[in-house]
Parts: sequence; C-alpha cells; structure tokens
Amino acid sequence: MVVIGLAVGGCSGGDGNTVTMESGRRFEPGMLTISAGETVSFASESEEAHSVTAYEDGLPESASYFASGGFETEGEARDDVAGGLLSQGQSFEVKFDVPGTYRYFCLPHEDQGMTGRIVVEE
Ligand SMILES: [Cu+2]
Repeated sequence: MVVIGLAVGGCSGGDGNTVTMESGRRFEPGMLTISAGETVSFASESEEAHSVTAYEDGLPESASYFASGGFETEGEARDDVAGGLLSQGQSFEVKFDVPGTYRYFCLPHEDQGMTGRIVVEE
C-alpha cells in the first residue's frame, strides 16, 4: 500500500473512488468495494474536521498502516489528533494493493460511530 498523502481542492482521486466525510459525522459510503491497486480519495465536505485513521487490528495481514497525517501506527495517530485532521475541502488518498477488508475511523467522532470499511477485491 502507498499512502499518497494530502491533496487540497479538486483532486481527481484517480480511479474515481471517493468516500466523503459529511456533517452527519459519518463516512459516505460506509462500506466501499474496490479492486486491488485502486486508489480511494477520502474527502472532507463538512465544516467539522475529521480524520481517516485505520484500525491497526483491522487490516489485512500484509497491508501497511494508513492514517491521515501520515502516522505509521494507530497509537501515534491517537496521540496527535490535530495532526490528522482534514478540514473542509481537503482530501486524503490511499492506494490499496493488498486484497482484504480495511476498517478505519474518525478520531474525533469514533465514539459517535463514525467508522467505515474498504473492501479490496483481487
Ligand atoms: Cu469525524
């Protein structure tokens, strides 16, 4: 997996796979199925800031960790919530190479159920 990083504004997202973060404190769609090698753009469209933070125990075995802010572990991301926030108009792109299910959450709104998953098919 390659974390492409932060893009601001009208970035195309390559494969057209987009998950938006909206004012209802949820990821839309909550589950997205893609093919291995495709890129997903996580785009913040609400006035509230959100993060895209993977659960370390919610990744396929050989997949790399990903989180907005570029953190390499879930612990680092949790220790620096502000460093992972995406404000309105910002997006974060992740290329998924390893098939399997990836679970992730939003740091500020995890306890309100703001979680999602990406299913990567071979
Ligand atoms: Cu959020």
